[in-house]
Amino acid sequence: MNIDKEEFQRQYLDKVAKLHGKPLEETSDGERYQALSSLIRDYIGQRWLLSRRRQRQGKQVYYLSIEFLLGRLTDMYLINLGLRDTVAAAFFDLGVDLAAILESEEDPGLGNGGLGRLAACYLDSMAAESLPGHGCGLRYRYGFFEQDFVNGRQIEVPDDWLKTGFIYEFRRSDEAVEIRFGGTVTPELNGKLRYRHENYESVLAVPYDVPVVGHLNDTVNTLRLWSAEPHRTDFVCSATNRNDCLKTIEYKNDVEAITSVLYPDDSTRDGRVLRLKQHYFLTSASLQAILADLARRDIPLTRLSDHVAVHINDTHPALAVPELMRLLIDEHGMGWDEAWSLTVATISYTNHTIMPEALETWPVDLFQALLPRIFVIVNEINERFCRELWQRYPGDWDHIRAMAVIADGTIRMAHLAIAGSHSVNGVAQLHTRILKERVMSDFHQFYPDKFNNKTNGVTHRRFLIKANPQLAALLGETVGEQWVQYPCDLLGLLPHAADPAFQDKLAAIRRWHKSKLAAQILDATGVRIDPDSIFDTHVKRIHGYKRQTLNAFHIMHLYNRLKADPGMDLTPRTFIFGGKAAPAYRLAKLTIRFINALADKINRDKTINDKIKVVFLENYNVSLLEKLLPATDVSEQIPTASREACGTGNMKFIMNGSVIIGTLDGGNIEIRNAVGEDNIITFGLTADEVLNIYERGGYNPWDIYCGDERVKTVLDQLVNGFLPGGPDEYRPIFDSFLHHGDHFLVLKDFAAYVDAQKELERRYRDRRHWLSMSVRNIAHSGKFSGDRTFTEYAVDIWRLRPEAPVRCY
Ligand code: DL6
Repeated sequence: MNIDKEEFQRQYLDKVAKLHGKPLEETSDGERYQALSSLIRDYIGQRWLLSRRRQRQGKQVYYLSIEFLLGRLTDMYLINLGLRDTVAAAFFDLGVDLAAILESEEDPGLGNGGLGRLAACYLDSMAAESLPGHGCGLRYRYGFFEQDFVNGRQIEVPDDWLKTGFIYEFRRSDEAVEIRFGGTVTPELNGKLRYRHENYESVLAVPYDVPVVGHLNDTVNTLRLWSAEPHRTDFVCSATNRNDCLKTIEYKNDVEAITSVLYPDDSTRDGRVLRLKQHYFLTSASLQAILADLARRDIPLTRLSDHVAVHINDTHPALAVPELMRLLIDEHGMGWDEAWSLTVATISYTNHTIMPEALETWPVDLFQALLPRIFVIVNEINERFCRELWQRYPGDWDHIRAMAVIADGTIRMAHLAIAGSHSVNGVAQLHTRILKERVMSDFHQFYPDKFNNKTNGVTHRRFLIKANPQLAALLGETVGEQWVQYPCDLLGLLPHAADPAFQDKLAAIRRWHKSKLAAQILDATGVRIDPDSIFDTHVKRIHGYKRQTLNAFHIMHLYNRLKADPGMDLTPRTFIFGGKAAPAYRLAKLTIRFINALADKINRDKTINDKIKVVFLENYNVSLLEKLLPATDVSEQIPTASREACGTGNMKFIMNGSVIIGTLDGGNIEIRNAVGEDNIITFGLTADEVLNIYERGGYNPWDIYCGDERVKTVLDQLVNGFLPGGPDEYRPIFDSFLHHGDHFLVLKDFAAYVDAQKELERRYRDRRHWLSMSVRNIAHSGKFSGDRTFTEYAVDIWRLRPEAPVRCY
């Protein structure tokens, strides 16, 4: 966007006056933020309108996802509009601290982890590539909870992110649609499998659109977030009948609950019903809007798949399959076979996990009561699918039952998604191989052409240009500015990997960020950390398979060594943790308490001369990650091999020059192949070794406890009063390893991890060597840009033609 500094200042001061009625000097950071964001909203509005007009004819992609973990938007809008430098200079002249203003923005937490952040990355990439790709999600009244620590324990606080309004959303009441729950269905006798649906509860889905601005181009796509609202209720409450009024209030509360929170607690039946309601609400509203748009564009429904691609992000939106069938058959009079071929040709599905507990199923009774018409369709899909299976495997009931969509009283959403889409992809080569060979091998044999791999990628605009502008500038000076559009141009850094002058510039940038982070950590936690120590960061959701405990056990072991030998030659290290535990996941919450207790013990111990420090940062979110990325030397990516489908944190860290210590899992393997095994430190069991152990029913952890003194000491320290909190506090962790089988093979990998950590330290001591590793990681990170991944989705799955496809070696 073309606007000079003086003009921007004039417009900004004008906005401040109009919004707040006082001079700039008297405004708070919050008020300054409001004026800035309001001005940006004005800039975007006009571009959005033009972009929508231009896009009318082309094929549209709709990415349906229960999560969109957006992160703050203002700075990204400025970067993508090409205004960041102008605005920074304008504020500098006005004596205003832009960074402080940007900190006033809420961080919309409409997701909890990798899947949701990936969805947000792809929105950014689609707009950057000028392709008409839009997100469809839910406008949760409360985002993923905020995490506070009280005595080291996680406390969940509601994330009231809408309390002062969300400036970048545009409510579109005129495009609201009706969603129907419950009721009865009766067949219409016309031989077309159409049904009449009556006595249902009707809910309004109201869209709120958020603009997604392309990087330095004219494209503005849309993220549409649906909010559940009751139909008008005031007239019922004004009647004299008190019961009607109470019922109305109950109805209003029930409806608003649908988009109240992300992932309602599913330990009760009511909670499960609410989740299923969310899934249907998202898919039905989105598909109704998609078909309405098709009609507005005068495109006949029979051409649906030529003009629309619907992508389902994991199985939460898998109801798109039967819902599209319902709309085509019941609302548009299409016959089953035509509707089915259009549905399959339109829908594609990404699987993000092989963890059995995340492969969704629904009890038939619950499903049928809430979605009676959809159940009839799923049943019909199942019957037809089983007939096809019978043709292929006559008489093999076990095989058919294993693949059926409905079996043993449950509906299997992954099976529905596979049967009802033309493409099924995993998110890393290993993950896709495991899907094909193990978890979904029956389906792969049956539909070999549907399965494909799309290794994840992340947006370098947020995680490098926004998070680390100094490094981005250095990269531009070194390889040319076009790396931003073609991130694989970063390979041009390779000749500089061993160049001391380049390395020193990189090191100076990292040191600056480390100092800044150290000051922020002191402020937030009271813990003083040494910016010259190794910053070793482990941030992600807290989960058994992500193995924060393995990291913590190594820290305990290091501490034990230091206590035994205080003069030990050890490069000072700061271990930084961050991550939220699901509220109902007790062991994960206890892991947080454990690491906080360990941090407390180590940080208070004066006898170890500050050689190690441990901090667990509260409320890990996208904004915090952006602060950690440029300051991190070592990135911990240590899941049990085979369990992490891909991981995306690994990619965000290498873009910033961190070196990974990691297992041979998911994306780590492809990162190792790209950067070379000398530039990453890998260790531990391979995925096949892990899967073989699982197939044998596990292993005996007592063998390791009894055979490795280091392991025994560390585990005993969990239950012998070594840690603040008492000997029984951490017993469930101890038990999970020794009495419940060490399911995630932490003890099995412990020795290899300790060796890898030694190797890491050895390499870090050779500063030049370490910096050359760091440069090589940045150089190869272009391959892990979301633009490359998205180009693959666009071409291979959605059959779109990007203008400037990003392909890497
Ligand atoms: O594909 C994005 C991301 C992967 O990088 C992670 O490895 C994987 O754990 C995550 N999966 C989920 C699954 N949630 N559900 N269902 O978040 O996806």
